[in-house]
Amino acid sequence: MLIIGERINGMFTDIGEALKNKDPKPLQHWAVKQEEGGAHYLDVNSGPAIPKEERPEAYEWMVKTIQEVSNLPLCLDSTNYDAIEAGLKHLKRSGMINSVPAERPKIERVFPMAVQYNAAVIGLTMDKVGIPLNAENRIAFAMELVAAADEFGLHMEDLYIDPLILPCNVAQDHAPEVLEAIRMVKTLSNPAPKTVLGLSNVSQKAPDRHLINRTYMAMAMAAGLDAAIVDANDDDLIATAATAEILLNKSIYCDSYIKVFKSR
Ligand code: THG
Repeated sequence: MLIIGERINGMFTDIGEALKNKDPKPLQHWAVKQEEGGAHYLDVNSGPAIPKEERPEAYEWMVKTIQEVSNLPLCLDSTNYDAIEAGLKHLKRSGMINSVPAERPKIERVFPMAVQYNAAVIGLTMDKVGIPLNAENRIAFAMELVAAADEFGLHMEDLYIDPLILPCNVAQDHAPEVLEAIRMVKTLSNPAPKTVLGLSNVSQKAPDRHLINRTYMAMAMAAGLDAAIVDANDDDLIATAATAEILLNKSIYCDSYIKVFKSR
């Protein structure tokens, strides 16, 4: 499973401050630290720290700053597509656009840009109205995103469907629906799109966050999850991902399988 490190996000105070002061150190610290923890990609999100009109410049700066210390590919996380495009222009390796909902004007902006920059796309199973409860309604949005990939010429392996997990303390009924949606995505096309979750959402404002995160991740992996935006420095979580891959027969067992998982 692809581990996308969540920590370079302006919602964390150290990153928010660093963005305001153009201080490269916290971003570079977390880029290196997440790679050591087991991240294969780094999510890059300015959060609310930067006003909208300054975001394109901020994303260019973030991308350049991170790439000074890390060769990991980047997952550009913003609802501002001018900011994403500013970041894409400076990527050394093909990255990921995070994200696009199933809304036509946004699809028409994002998919051609993804093809142009050879980037993968995270498609959200939601529209203007919001996130549906049922797996079936989530899948209806996933189908629109699959059709868009076909229409604009994005390889299906470069489309990641995110069925959007919500905090289990306030939206518990969504958790099993998201697992079912992950299973159903694999039936939408051949080859099928991939699936991704912003895992830490599931435990927001709950005690025992780590336990909730890793339990849900193992369940989602059994349902077919391909990638997750996670706390890559949660060692138990990374070990759980490595172990789930072994038990799903997705990687070959050796006694040092956790080390192997982290280093690839
Ligand atoms: N899907 C996609 N992208 C996403 C999400 C998603 N990007 C953002 C988010 N969700 C995933 N990343 C995070 C990052 C941090 C937290 C949750 C998800 C988190 N932060 C602490 C909190 O809110 O309690 C912040 C703590 C602090 O401020 O120090 O939990 O679903 N495609």
